[in-house]
Amino acid sequence: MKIEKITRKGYSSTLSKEQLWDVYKSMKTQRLLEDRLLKMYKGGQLSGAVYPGIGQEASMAGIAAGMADTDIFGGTHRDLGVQIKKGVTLKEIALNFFGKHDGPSKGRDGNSHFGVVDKGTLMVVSPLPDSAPVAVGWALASQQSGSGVVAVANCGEGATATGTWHESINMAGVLNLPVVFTVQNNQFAYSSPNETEFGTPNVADRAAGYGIPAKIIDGNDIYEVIDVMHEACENARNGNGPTLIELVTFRHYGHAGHDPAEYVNDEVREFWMKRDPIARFEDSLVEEGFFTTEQFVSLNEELDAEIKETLDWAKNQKDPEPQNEVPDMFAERTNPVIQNDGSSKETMNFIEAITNGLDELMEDDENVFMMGEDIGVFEGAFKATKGLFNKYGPFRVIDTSISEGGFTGAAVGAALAGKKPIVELQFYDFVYPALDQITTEAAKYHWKAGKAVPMVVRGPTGAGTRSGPFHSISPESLLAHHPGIKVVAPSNPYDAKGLLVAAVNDLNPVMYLEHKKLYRKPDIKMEVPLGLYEVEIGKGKIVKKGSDLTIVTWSGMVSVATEAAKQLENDGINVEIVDIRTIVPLDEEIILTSVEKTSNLCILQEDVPFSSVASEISSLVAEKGFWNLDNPIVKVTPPNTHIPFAPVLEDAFIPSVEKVVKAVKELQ
Ligand SMILES: Cc1ncc(C[n+]2csc(CCOP(=O)(O)OP(=O)(O)O)c2C)c(N)n1
Repeated sequence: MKIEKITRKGYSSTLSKEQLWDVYKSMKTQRLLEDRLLKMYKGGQLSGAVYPGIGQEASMAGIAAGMADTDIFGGTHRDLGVQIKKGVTLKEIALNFFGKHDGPSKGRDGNSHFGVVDKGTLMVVSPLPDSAPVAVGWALASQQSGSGVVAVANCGEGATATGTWHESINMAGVLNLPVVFTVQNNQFAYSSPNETEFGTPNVADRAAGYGIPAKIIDGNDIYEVIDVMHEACENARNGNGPTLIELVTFRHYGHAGHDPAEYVNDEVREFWMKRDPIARFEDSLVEEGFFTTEQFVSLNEELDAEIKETLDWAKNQKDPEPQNEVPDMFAERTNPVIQNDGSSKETMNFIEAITNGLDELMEDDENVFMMGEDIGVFEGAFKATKGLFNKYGPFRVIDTSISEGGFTGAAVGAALAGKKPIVELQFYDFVYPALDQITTEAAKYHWKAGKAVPMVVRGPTGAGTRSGPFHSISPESLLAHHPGIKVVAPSNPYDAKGLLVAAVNDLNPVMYLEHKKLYRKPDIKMEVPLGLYEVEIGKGKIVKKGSDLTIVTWSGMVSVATEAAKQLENDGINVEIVDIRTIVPLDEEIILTSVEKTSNLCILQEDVPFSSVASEISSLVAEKGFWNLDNPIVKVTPPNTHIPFAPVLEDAFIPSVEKVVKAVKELQ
């Protein structure tokens, strides 16, 4: 078979013989490794999955070779070749495939689903292409600090149909970020050909929609890949923004080990085999007189032996230990808790306390920055960022496009790069498009990749403002269900500022819920210390002492509980109110101790009841405080419906003082 020729033209012409050998070696390593993994999988010696990128070696190695060592790569399941060229070792890869304790995922994810952040590769996850917004966020951090780091967001052509990809590329285009988007068009997304995946002739045609340049290149020509990648990276590094590169290539095998790829016809396969990237590279290296066929053969033998030996070694390494699973969910805080003598105070309402907290946090640490819709010049839909754009400018109070998934994912990347991002959701109802990034990326980074993600997602929650089903959510149960994120919901200005400061200083993703009915509620105005201070995350508070019954509640419902307690007092019922303040981690002790004292429990929540925080607290007390109860636990919640608009419906939906009083009286 006659192999199509390739020749060096641009940046690749400057590479030394040794550098070219390195590139060749990494391509060959990928091929031999994946070939062996595939055989092991088919022979039943490897559990899980394999996603061979055999045939795409020039794209993989070329992408990495065009990047600077300090640049960061966010890729997918198919990118082992890039990871190899970025310096990830055979040992690390083998340990991951066997799910071992010392592998990059510590056994928590298998096969090629890992990254080694310290070597410049972001964590690979299954949902496609979820590392793209994270790469964009790293680029944002690079732009802010002037570090010169370029981020590469890579995926297959199939993944470019996702909102995640479009939001990423749009955000990078709008903010002129140092990102290179690479798309390895290997002809098939699983079994689906290009024409069923996108409507334009090429993936690259889409770049016009984002105002960025694009190139379509031969992804099997190592020199062209290196040249174009290098140029795009340098452009990005020099402040000229993103480029989209479509690398046209072909995978020799099926999507995964189990897939025989019968959807590829012989003609297509033959076309591509003539363009095998390794054979083309070898031909050109021989033609230039750099290396001989014998050298390729002996490298082949060496690598094959090393791969076999490494895989045998990895099989017998230490297995992960189940008892580490729970402790590894969260990063341990090491920085000291901020103290404040409270000597200087000001009376503030709830939103003023939040704005004051944001201002002081940004003043104190230049790594703190904010992102969200209309938060800059306009100062936010509720004016929570009042005065901050003027004071800190557009690089720290960033107006984003409507792109919750994009900018929440970008916060993950910025946090990994050393920033402390605070994301504002215009309404917490719009957390849904961001949930993938919150749960797949933010919540799993520490557990799966050992990297802390200190970020805060804050915004208005709750009903009572006639805002209907899409601007009224209480999302605490929805969020609390996902391991790896903390959830806080303050009920007064003091706690609002203190919990915000604690959230920003926490090393983990914290969801910070602001009930919008509290923002300007006059009767909860109070003195708030000036200067930073913290309210400990995970600690509830007794807001009223009592002896007959405990009401456990939080956020907007604390005021309702307080009013109900006053009325019940007239009937001789002495209520204790526990404001849990934090949903995750839950202060179990304060709840159980109070129930032990009062022997009666009412749980009051604004969120709908099924599978909710109220259910969780009820289950906690049933399990650990049952013998202290005199009566069944009562829950006061809305019905299990959506939140309605019409005043008469909304009023009936939200738990009222009357409903609490009635429920408690019925219990006595
Ligand atoms: C959001 C999402 N949907 C579906 C899948 C299942 N899936 C895994 S790989 C794949 C095909 C991906 O094709 P492409 O993006 O072209 O990349 P390739 O596998 O060809 O490298 C699909 C559908 C997924 N991982 N993520």
